[in-house]
Amino acid sequence: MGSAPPWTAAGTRVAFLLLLFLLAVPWLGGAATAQQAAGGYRVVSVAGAGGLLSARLELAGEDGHKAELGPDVQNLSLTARQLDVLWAGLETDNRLHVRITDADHPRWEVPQDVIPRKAPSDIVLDAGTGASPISRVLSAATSDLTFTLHASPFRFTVSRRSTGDVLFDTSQALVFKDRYLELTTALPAGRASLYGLGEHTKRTFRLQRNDTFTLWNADIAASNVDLNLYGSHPFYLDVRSASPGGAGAGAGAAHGVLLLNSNGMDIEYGGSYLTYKVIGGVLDFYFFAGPAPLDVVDQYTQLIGRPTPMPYWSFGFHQCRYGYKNLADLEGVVAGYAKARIPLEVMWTDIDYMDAFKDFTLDPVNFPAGPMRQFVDRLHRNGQKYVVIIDPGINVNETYGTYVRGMQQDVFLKRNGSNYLGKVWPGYVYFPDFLNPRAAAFWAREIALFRRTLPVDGLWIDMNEISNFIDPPPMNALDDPPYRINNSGVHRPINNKTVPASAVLYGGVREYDAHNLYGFLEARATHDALLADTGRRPFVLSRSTFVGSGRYTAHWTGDNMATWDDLRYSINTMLSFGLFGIPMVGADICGFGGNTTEELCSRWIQLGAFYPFARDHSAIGTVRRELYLWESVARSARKALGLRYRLLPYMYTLMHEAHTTGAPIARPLFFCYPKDVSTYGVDRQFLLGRGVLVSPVLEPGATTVDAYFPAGRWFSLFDYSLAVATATGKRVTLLAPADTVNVHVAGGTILPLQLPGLTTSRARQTVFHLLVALGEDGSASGELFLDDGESPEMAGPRGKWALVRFSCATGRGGVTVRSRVVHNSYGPSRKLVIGKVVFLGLHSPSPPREFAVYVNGVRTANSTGSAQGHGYRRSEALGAAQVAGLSLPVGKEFELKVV
Ligand code: MIG
Repeated sequence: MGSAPPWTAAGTRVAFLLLLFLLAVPWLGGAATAQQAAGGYRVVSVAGAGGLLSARLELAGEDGHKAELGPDVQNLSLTARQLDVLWAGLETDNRLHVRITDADHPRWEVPQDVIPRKAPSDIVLDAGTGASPISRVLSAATSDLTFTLHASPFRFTVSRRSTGDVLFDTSQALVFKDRYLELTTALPAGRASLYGLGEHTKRTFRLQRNDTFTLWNADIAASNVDLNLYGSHPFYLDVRSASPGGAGAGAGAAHGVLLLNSNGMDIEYGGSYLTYKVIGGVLDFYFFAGPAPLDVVDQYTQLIGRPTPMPYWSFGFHQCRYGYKNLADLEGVVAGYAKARIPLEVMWTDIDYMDAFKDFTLDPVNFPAGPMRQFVDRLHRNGQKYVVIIDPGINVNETYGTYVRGMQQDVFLKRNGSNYLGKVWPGYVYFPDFLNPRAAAFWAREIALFRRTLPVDGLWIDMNEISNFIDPPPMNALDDPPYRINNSGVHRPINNKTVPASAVLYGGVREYDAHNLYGFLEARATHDALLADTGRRPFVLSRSTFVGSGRYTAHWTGDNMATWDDLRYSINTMLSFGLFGIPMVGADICGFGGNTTEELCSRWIQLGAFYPFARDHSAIGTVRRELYLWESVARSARKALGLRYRLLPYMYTLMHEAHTTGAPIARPLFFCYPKDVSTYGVDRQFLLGRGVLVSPVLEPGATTVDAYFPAGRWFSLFDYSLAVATATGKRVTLLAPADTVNVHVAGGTILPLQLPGLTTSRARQTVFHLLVALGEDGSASGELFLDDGESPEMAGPRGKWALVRFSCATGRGGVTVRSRVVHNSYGPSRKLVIGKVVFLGLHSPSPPREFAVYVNGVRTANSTGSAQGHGYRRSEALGAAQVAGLSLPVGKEFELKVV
């Protein structure tokens, strides 16, 4: 087995890392041999240094494996890296990077400026290291992930060191051709639950076996289940229901796997295996160790970028429709909301406002510039916002300024040497090539120019898959590669209804490779343009997304239908985008296509009020569905949105958590209860943060809802009653009358609340409340993040912001709530006070003889009255108490004790 390993303990990190390179016993690689199909590769040499292992692979045996898909690449290089420099410049030991590419020819990879990462610095191998088959283990004392390279035939495994669980195991022969890569991992079918691999509309949130997940961005309506849709996210999270040997033991360890690749692909999930079939690029895998689900998204968004902060106002309610006729129509809708006293934060307009569907123009008859400007000014004076749509295609039209400037600056993507001519709403169009810095500058200037006419508050970017109304015929081999991914569910050519794969972008990049990046690039250009023009926090809503899009944009789930199925499936897509680092997500409330019904719309706003992004939208020619149009829907809306607006401080604090740790705003139950395997399949309910559980009605005619409650105490957020207390988790049938959605707070949670208002700015002026829902042990905790809601940075080093943590403990002397000011450069100048503290779940075996409140040690109120106007009311029956009339500055630490 040769000489001592040549690698040295190089690098500065090694000082605190114990790196182990073990020469594996020869039979380590042997176990897999039986499962190996013919073909594949063998390891011919290995080297390593620091946290890096590098190997050279050679085609084993005859070329001809899947010969119809082209010749095999002869030599591959593999690098495995335990540690990686983060895009932000820090280091992590929770990530393993494995990259396999052609050793002799450069190949397309996701550009560094899309996902900034450590450049692959392959170790140059000494050709003389010999061809003896050698297996290697790469592990570091500080990492829970172990990489094992098996030499002949080549195979690698990734294991969790602490449990011995094998997380990834390339059990089948690797195939590596120019336009076809195939890699399979074995999975323990009974123990693995997978989530992610989008964008698709799925019937369940947990991935079902015997399904193929096709990733190729396409303008396919979201109402189509199981088809490739608008975005591509080759990332999954896998939570294991038990450790290898133990029945039930060790449940809840999660890890994540990203294939960082922008090419089209099919991913086949068979329960006991997952196979990637990719039509280009390289095999660039990242493994995220977890083990908590929240750790996985934290580690994942460290690599791909944290979700961009959304402005506070974007957490208000949005109203849109495709088919608003004119300005009077818009005004009528705004007035309709005001009259019905339903919150309306943002009015939207679809392509109807444009002059012949040309971006950055206004229809002079129906949406004339002067009156439109006055309309937007009025919205602004009323604390409301205005957002419009733009599409990427620029109409080819010599009388159109945007087009003329685009031509002068030569910003459009090309095919065969000239601008590629597509067709969308305005007719013939050219598409800006957002890989070209000139195109981003052009876009920014057009946006700035338009905003001088109409100061819109955000932009909605649609059709950016790119959608094309014509089917470009193939021109060269790229347009019809040998492996046909399952585009559109019927293996449509990849050119179907999009820009052809043979088109060429800036720097000679092939559309074939960059297709899935277009929406990402447009979102970035739009975000940067708004930031430059307004100096404020941008709001962008993009239909098409890729890995890392959350750095720039929110997302809506696209064209659903007004059906009960689509109401239900919206939860799956919302939760998936939380995993993808795009937490600001929601579906078209009341359904986009088809005619909604009163009952469906009523139930939909009850759910939609708790989407992170809450927008009512509908298609042209369908019945209108503004929430005030039916009295029952209006009642549901006032109730559900009323609660949402009270929860705004909490939701915005979740935005801060998302921005700093990648935590989704809307979370699957297993994120907070990973040891409870009953949560793994729950997708008719979800959590906001860790403390608020939403259990909507998703069926027609229902007046109850069957809900699962994980272990703990759960209090209704509407009447504060203790709804469920369970030691193990429990199914409960809840009453859900027509105007009611069930929303519960978990014991152990402190929620910061404010009063509702018709706009977020009104709600923000009200006094804070703390809702303290005590856990079984009498404790609770929570936090509150505050800033102006529109500065570009959130919690930045120069920004003004406050973060306050609350904790509550029950002792012999009573119940004490404390605040701790973690950071405060925001509060001092403002009169932000907590006026009321409500306790739920108090239990005193014998009711105290005397009630009293102490603020910072001073007795301020008792059961017979209040020295300073504090009211203290306590209901032993409810186990609830309330201290009102307080004036505790949010930015000052306090201690409040009730006995
Ligand atoms: O070809 O702008 O998904 O929300 O209303 C349809 C019109 C184009 C698709 C979007 C939808 C929007 C519609 N758009």
